[in-house]
Amino acid sequence: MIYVVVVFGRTGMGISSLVNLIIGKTEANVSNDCQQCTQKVGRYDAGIDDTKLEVCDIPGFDVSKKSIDNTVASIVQIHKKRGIDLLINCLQPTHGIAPRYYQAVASAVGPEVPIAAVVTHLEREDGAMENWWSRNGGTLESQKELKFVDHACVTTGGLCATDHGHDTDTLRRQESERAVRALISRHCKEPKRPPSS
Ligand SMILES: Nc1nc2c(ncn2[C@@H]2O[C@H](COP(=O)(O)OP(=O)(O)OP(=O)(O)O)[C@@H](O)[C@H]2O)c(=O)[nH]1
Ligand SMILES: [Mg+2]
Repeated sequence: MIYVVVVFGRTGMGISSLVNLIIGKTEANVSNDCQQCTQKVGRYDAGIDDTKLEVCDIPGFDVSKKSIDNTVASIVQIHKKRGIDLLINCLQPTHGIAPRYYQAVASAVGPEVPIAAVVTHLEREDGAMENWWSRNGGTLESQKELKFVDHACVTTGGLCATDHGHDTDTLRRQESERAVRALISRHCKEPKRPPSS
């Protein structure tokens, strides 16, 4: 039994980086360029303890109707063929939160598929990365009408910085890997979701 996890979001927000964090390898292409890097759906096998996963890297949404239609169609196709167990909306704390992309996906797959939020780029958060959600999670729900079943606050960023002798970025990245894998484990339990009809 293979659970299907689909990561989506606005282009450039760190979708492919998050996929790599989940699978524990650098297999999805990541780019710093202004052009969209991921052009087609990437599928990666992964495991968390005894749970087998297929993790899908989705081309990011941009503002054009064509991009929205194509991205939603890719997600619907995965759901029809293999049944999506968990959707992860990859968000950036200051400018990656786009309710219309969330709504487009939510209305296409229906309420039976859970959508979780993973907020990236939190390596410079003061104190615990989870503090971001304590300050902002309520606003996402009340003002932006984003209803997530669960969330994780992470960084998928570089490993180079050191802070007073502690490799803070490495620690935060390890913490992020644990948080996002725990999130997936909570939602990928029996029974596996069947392909949608
Ligand atoms: N500092 C920091 N940089 C990040 C983080 N996540 C991603 N990045 C950087 O953001 C840039 C874009 O990351 P990608 O993973 O390619 O983003 P994407 O959403 O897949 O982008 P497209 O495929 O182009 O739509 C890269 O330079 C990443 O290294 C993070 O948590 N912190
Ligand atoms: Mg990408």
